[in-house]
Amino acid sequence: NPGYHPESIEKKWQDRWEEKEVFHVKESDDRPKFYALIEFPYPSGQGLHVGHPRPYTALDVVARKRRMQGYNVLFPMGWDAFGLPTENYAIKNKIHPEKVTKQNVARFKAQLQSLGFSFDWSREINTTDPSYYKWTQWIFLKLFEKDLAYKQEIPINWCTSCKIGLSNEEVVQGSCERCGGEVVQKVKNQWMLKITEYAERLIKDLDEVDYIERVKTQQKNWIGKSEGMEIKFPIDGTEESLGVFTTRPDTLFGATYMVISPEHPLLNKLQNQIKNFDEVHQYQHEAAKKSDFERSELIKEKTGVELKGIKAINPASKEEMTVWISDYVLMTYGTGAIMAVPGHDSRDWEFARKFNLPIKEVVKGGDITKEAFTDVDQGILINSDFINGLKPQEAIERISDWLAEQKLGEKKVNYKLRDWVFSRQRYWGEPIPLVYCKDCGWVPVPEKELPLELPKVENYEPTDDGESPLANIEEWVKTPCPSCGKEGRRETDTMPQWAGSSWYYLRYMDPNNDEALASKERLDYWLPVDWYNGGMEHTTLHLLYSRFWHKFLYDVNVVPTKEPYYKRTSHGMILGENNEKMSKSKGNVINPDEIIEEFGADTLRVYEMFIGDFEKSVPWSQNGVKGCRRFLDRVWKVQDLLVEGEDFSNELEVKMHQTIKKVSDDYESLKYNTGIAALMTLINEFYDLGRVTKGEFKTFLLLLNPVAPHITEELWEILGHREGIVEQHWPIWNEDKTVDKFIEIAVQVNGKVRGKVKIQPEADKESVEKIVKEAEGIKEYLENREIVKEIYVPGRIYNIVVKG
Ligand code: ANZ
Ligand code: ZN
Repeated sequence: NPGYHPESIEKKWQDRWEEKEVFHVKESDDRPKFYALIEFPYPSGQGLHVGHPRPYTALDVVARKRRMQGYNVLFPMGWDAFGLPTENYAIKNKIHPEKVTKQNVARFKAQLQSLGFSFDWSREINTTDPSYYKWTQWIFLKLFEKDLAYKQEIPINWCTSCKIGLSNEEVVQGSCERCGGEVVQKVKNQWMLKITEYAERLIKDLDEVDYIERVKTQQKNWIGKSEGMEIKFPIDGTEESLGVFTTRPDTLFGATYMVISPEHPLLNKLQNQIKNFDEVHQYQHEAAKKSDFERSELIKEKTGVELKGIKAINPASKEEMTVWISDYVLMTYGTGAIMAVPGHDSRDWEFARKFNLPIKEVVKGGDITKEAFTDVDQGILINSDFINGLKPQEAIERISDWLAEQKLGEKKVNYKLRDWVFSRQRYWGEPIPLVYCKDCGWVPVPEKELPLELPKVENYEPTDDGESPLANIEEWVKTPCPSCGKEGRRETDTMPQWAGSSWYYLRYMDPNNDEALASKERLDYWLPVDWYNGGMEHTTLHLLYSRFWHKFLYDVNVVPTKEPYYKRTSHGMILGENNEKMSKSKGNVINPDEIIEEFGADTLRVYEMFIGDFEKSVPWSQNGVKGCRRFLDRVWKVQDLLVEGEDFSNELEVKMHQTIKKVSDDYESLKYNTGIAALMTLINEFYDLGRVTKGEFKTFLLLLNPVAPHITEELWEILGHREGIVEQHWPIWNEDKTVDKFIEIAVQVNGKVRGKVKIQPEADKESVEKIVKEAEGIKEYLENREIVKEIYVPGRIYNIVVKG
């Protein structure tokens, strides 16, 4: 036995699998299908991070196990390769982004292959291939055709350093998600996608899928459905009225003033009535500099200006109310105006305190001199005329009916979700296939001209006014209008990075189809994805976007299912040894190549599965890696303990069945760590016993194979098999044999329980007596004493009476 040398084993098996195409999958098959998916990586210049193999190995384990269980498994891989880091690198180093992408993909692919994942590489895709983005553009045109894409002047989040517009999802705590740069508001003409039209279905259909609970909750919160009323407040002495959205119409009698957002259109209409318009105008100007995020921060000091000369009337109490502008009211939510109820809303309370406005109690239950009483499930209405004495929830019903009868208000549902900003003023993205014509407006590029390929440019930097570099290529921009033939101009914005990943799981089903994004047969066969694992950070981005596109494709009869993914799980991050995020600047980045070189890919795989609870973030530990390597060394040396025999030995039979059961369950329920722990325990038992039958070892190898595929293939071959272990069947357990055949009975000495012993239920008195008298913890009580009497109650208790 020459010892375990992964470096001489791993490449051999990777090549053999690829030669034999064991992971290439075909549709026509009578086995059940299983589609396992992991989020395809962005091939960055840094290469693979040790965080990548964690989810990849996990689903590789599932895919390999399911294959052995007789499923027809699709487990594909590809590249999400458009995007800023590549473009920025290209700008800095003056290399074409296409070339950079090629280099990065080659490196990533080699790294992934060295880890032995069972991907079907024949289905590899790349979002930057024109043959791929042809279909991204095609889907966009369908959205455009159905009025779900529109161009709008909107204040957008503008990253001052990347010089691009960002979606709300890309702004993290007021800064750019990518570069950390300052984000300000800037008005730009942008393409938008109406994801808001799907808000309700994106919530409701979560009932039909098996996502882990925190993913469902985050999506629901992000979509932010809110049910309330829109109520009209007349403006005194004018024909105008001010509509507000409120979730607490029960507090209407407690509304003591009103606040409108600085961008509210009413301000211009009332210009002549507002006595301090200059001051108001100045405030508008200041507010425009802030992002929605800054404006809605709770802790910040409230600011605002009263609109002098303007009064609104409370439609319930008929009282006069002052009207203010303040930036804590956002134009992008509800109607952009609120009725302020300082007694029962915290922000209103603070504002009222600051500007000395009346605070009126209408729900009894708290102390509103100290803070707003906001609980809607407690308290009793007071000072509120016909709703006095009701609980808030009852009062909401009653006053809503009243407002509707009086035609002063109507029920309204609002969503926090915003439409998706779909433009980027950058080069390295899918060109938006539209032409602007003075006479015809926006006209789609005809389908037969797709893909509309990215033209070659000299310079990838956005222009100084923030236009895409494509805007500089006059001969590309100028093009005849596809509809009337007169001179038109191409859209020069490109799509955001989230475009290509919104439908990529469909392309794997049929990656070379040039007539459709995938054939109907293949879509019918593979959909939905059975198990999709990905990062929590994508819950409100990619996962939501792709569900939206899928639902749209369902509506236009392209896909047969309402939802793309049946099951969604998520992994935790791998942190540095000291529990911080791995980063270049902290110098704590672990390079997977080095781990593979020193310990082997199987060790890395075992380690990443053993490292801890799959769903939690965990720190890296070099000692942990070494421990996993020692485990594999021990697996290798089991060869020295082998004895003939395909059956399980008596001593190990129960343990074998228990382990098969545990490992089979754990691999399916994200408990890879405890599954591996069970295999480690079994190895210890092998060594304790000092001999292992071939049958036992083979079963062990089959169970370990999904996690450590190379070493198990090699040992399988050494055992004399000609067919690979990947072609074997997953072991099955016998439930009856998983139960321990022993029972425990208590042992009493002079009437006191002194311990317990394990016996076989049918054992006779003599054999039980032997076990009892040798048992640790009982022996001591018998030493140097005379046994007077012994009584055995079969299967229950063993009594001993001693003297002395
Ligand atoms: C009166 C009121 C009384 C409110 C009260 C709350 C408590 P959600 O649940 O998030 O939908 N609001 C409405 N539009 C707003 C805007 N454009 N900017 C800032 N705040 C706005 O919250 C709805 C509540 O947020 C609304 O109900 C309104 O304040 C405020 F005791 O109206 B409420
Ligand atoms: Zn035209």
